[in-house]
Amino acid sequence: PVEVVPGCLWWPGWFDRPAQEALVVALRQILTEAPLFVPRMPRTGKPFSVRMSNCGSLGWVSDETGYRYQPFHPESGRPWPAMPATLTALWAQLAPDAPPPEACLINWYDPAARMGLHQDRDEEEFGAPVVSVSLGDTGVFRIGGTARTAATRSIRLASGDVLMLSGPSRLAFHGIDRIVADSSLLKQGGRINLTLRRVRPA
Ligand code: MD3
Ligand code: FE
Repeated sequence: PVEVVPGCLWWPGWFDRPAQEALVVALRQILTEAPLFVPRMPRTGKPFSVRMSNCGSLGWVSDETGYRYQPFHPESGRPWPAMPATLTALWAQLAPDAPPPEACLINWYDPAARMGLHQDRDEEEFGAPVVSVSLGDTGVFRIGGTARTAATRSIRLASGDVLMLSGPSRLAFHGIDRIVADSSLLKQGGRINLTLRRVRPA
């Protein structure tokens, strides 16, 4: 792998095209059971440009009352669908010493969507890594340090790429500056990012 910043490992092309297609088939089924929702900023209620859903025992949600992990869909109240075996196997291979992932956040980017620079701090366990899988159009990903003002590096996350964040990068500021429409994986275009997470200490 390529070390982008300390603790941030990048495997370009981890999943080949047939494996990417199989993941999209599994995700389409998950999204029929747990449809994409529009998260909203705490307090202001401003909508995110990214739509989201989750699979696994816990899912990340955001609304006027705050950010949190919960075991059910915010609109249907139904439990999240199970995580595909491909993803639990990826986690077991990359993080054999970590307890199993509880949450898989599904981020869906339309061509104009972006995600501002932020830290992921809603988990109660920062010792475990976060593992991310990118599918569809390329995302211009930026990551810096644990201070918002630290220098940043940018990489292009393409379909099939895997990224693992651990150690010093786990609390690094990061975001998606823009989407590059360059992939034929999703017929209507767009980008999917999956993040596997351990939320609670084992
Ligand atoms: C660095 N997602 O869901 S994935 C997020 O492409 C998120 O959708 C982006 O940031 C996306 O919170 C980036 C790569 C990633 C995921 C989690 C991280 C980078 C990270 C957690 C800590 C530090
Ligand atoms: Fe994040």
